[in-house]
Amino acid sequence: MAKVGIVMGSDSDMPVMAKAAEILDELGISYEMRIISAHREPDEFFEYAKTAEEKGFKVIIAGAGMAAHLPGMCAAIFPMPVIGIPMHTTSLGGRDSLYSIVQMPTGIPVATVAIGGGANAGILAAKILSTSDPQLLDKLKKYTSSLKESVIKKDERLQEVGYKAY
Ligand code: RP5
Repeated sequence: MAKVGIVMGSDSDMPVMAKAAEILDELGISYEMRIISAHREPDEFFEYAKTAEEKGFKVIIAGAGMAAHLPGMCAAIFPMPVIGIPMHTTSLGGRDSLYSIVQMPTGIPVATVAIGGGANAGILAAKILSTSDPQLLDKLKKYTSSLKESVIKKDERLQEVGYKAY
């Protein structure tokens, strides 16, 4: 059974949502990925959200743009954590998506990552799952160490070749 539901409002969201999936792949976390529009197919959306718990999801990552109601409506129905990813938009730069997702009423939170923050959504989902999975926690610690190592290597190269040749 998939532990994470990844859902997006349109296939135009895929480049961002793929970053969440890549992180889950890297950490060996099972997920189901769907394109479901809360606005264009409300009945399909409600079926998805209402059956998410019985499908075994522990977290849902929901991404949407513009009047982005998908994450908030997932949170209204699904009882476990929902992570929202606001999509960048050409008209309002993604502020429309961000405000739609982050400004939830008391009692129905959506953990909102940055505009286009697909990778962080994947990492946050993994961190939530790691609270009851010591092996996953270990993988996350290694992942964090690898970030540190990559910065150290970049600085070593800068010291070696100087900024002009970097
Ligand atoms: C939202 O509308 C989707 O999440 C997408 O970000 C945005 C635009 O959708 P398309 O017109 O590209 O299908 O529902």
